[in-house]
Amino acid sequence: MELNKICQDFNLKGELLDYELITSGNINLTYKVFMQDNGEISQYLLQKINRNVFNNPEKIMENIKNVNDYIDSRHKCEDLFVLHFLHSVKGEPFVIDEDNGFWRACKFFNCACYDSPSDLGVIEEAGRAFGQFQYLLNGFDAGKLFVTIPDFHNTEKRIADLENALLFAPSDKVAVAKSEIEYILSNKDLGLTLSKLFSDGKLPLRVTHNDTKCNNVIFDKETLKALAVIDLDTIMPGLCAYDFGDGARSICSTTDEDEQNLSLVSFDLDRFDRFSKGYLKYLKSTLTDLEKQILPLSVFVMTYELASRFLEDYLKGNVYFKVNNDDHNLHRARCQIALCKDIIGKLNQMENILKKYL
Ligand code: GN1
Ligand code: MG
Repeated sequence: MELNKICQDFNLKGELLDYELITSGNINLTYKVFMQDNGEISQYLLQKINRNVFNNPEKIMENIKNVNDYIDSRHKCEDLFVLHFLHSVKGEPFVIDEDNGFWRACKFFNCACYDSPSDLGVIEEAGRAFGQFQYLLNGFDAGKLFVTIPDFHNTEKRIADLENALLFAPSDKVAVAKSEIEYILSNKDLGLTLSKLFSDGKLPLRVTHNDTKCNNVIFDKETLKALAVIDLDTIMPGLCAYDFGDGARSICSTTDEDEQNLSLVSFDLDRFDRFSKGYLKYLKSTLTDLEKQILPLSVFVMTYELASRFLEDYLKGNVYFKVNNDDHNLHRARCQIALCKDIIGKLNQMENILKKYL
């Protein structure tokens, strides 16, 4: 079978005993494989990159290597280590299969990973990990990074993409999503705040992770300390607000991203307090006044942007995000819009919380 050949090409010792599909992650395909060698079992992760989303995966691997090397040279793995990928028999950090599938591999760590944690210690650690990661990359030459997805967090472009999708969308879908479409289009003023500040050159460009979902941090199962930030596929020049806003969006929400019972969806301020505390621990001293000022609003903007991306994908027939059913992206968009509405009402309280840590 295909996975067997990939394991051989990565020179994994032994025989492929078993494998599991890892279902978290909306883009790439990830397997955990169990290799048996002389009675001993070792575990690895194999990941097939979605070429529809990332059209130059070799460059992603180059970005990751450059960033990892930089972090390793600054910081000797005391409280945040970097995840290195294995090399193939050809000496490359990837394998290309016979169908041009692009694979990478790493050792599997027996660690914890959370989609929506409620433990406040875990939440503070997730914040600490993302903030420290960005802090460690201060000084890394952003010009060395290949832009894996241009305009990734350009909200203005994202809304233009939605408007474009509307021109071609089937009328029944447009009718079903009428109120969600209206919400996005009527909240552009607030939603495009970061885009405007960015195009006016008012915010510094930093090296950012750009996908600061809670499940992109791994934790020690016993101490619950964050060990590493993973999924560096979208590491690119960006705004601090992208990582803070998206992290808070994901980590402080009381539900999963596709919750259909919208009365359960809310933005939890105790979680926000601890996330902010962790996030700002290292970064606080490096932020400009305007960067600090826009942190609460950035949470709204990143939630609004993701709602729009889910909605666009629903209208286009689910061509980007992995889905479990035809309406999955619509449910995700509804959930993110419910979160947006809750966040708007809490911006003042968020600002007060942040004062403690800035
Ligand atoms: C995708 O692959 P994953 O699940 O880490 C997406 C993010 C979204 C996220 C929403 C490359 O991340 O931008 O915020 O889904 N990644 C890409 O769950 O589009
Ligand atoms: Mg991910």
